[in-house]
Amino acid sequence: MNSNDKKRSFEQTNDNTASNKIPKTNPKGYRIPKLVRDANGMFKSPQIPIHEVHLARKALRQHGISEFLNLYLPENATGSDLLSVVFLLGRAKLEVGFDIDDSENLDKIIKILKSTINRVLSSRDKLQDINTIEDTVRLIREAKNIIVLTGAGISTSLGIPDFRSDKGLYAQLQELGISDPTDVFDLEIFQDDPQIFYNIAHMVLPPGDVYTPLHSFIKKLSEEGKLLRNYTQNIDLVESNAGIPDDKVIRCHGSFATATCQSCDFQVDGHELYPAIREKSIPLCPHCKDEREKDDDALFPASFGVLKPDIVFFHESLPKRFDTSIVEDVKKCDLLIAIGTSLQVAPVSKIVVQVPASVPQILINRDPILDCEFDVNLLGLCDDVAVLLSEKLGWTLNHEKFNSIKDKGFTVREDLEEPGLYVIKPKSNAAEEKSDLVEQVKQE
Ligand code: CNA
Repeated sequence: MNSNDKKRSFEQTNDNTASNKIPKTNPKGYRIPKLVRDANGMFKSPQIPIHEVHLARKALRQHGISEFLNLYLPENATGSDLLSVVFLLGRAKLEVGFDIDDSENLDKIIKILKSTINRVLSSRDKLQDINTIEDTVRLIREAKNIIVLTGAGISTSLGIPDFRSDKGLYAQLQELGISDPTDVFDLEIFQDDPQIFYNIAHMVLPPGDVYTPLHSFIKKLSEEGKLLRNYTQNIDLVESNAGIPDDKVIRCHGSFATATCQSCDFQVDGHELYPAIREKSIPLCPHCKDEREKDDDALFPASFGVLKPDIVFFHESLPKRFDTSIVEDVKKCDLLIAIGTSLQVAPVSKIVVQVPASVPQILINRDPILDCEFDVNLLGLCDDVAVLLSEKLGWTLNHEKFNSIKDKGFTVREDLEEPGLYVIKPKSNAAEEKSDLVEQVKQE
């Protein structure tokens, strides 16, 4: 059977029993773990070692689509098999709610597989000669135009939840019975019922005048003349608290700095909304308020005269400054550092493929990102990694926690199967973990 026949056969199959008996192995003999279904009936990715994901992505690039599918799929593959391959190619955050082994749904899974394959084929290849923390330090030393791409993870140490972590905002909203948490930040849903957003907006309000060691690290890059731009997805304005110059920061998803009336476009200072937001009530425009309150017959849309913080909701465009800066910045960039982001939200997630593939890319994040190829992955809490790198660069960060984090010291564990992957932890944690392990052994 040639590879085209094989591909056709999985597109046409409606046999949903055979694949259960066929071992799902790739050329290295790796067995794809069984798909996991959560309490809400969603299929989620099983835990797959990062090197297995990168192996599969490499195989796709090297062999091309047909040969890759031949190698990785059993004959008469079912929906489960196709979805397993989607997860193996790194779509760790994908959740699928429909019955994957119902032949009626096969087209949907094939579509997901095709888009996943396209994403892999359009992603960059890891640079083979950049692998170590020392390489990272050297690159920072030499760089003059660093793009720092940040997300919610850089503010979690201030108590602001991120979106997609286990204890993040999305998980908290699901516990409150909101099945699709992205609805809360959807413009059309806001216009239908602004209360949905205002019920939870207090959970992501900017903090007081505080910032993290990681924010100080970005400020230091700026002071050293190395920061081309900080593209932040954050809406919390903490970059300003840390003193990162405004012209160096692009707030890709807007911020709470201002708010705009949904009816007359009147703009107010965002702080004016904070008391209403804390009370979970809907802030109203001073010019439209009276008219709205006169509307006894409820003829106006629900969002008439409602003030909305100028944060970018789903279905809204990004600020113009993003579009104008990114085109020139990707041409100048000589190092990209992504920090505290899962890179799931486009178009910001596309910056890693807009920058020329030869420009080195470093990730600093608590969790690995499986659907991108970074040259060095520094996995740990970003404040720790910022202090570790600063120490190696001979820098002192202007932050009250700098010395205490530094003095604890770090354990750095290199992943022997995945070049360029390090897990970084404060030393005391590692000691605790070790004693936990000893405890476990004793109990056994
Ligand atoms: P996300 O999808 O929730 O991902 C956050 C990432 O940060 C995850 O991969 C975590 O592993 C990682 N992370 C969490 N804590 C740490 C830590 N201490 N050190 C290192 N890594 C950590 O969030 P993204 O930013 O990728 O998604 C973009 C959304 C999130 C944007 O639209 C934002 O507006 C939105 N958001 C912003 C804030 C904020 O402004 N602080 C808070 C919550 C959500």
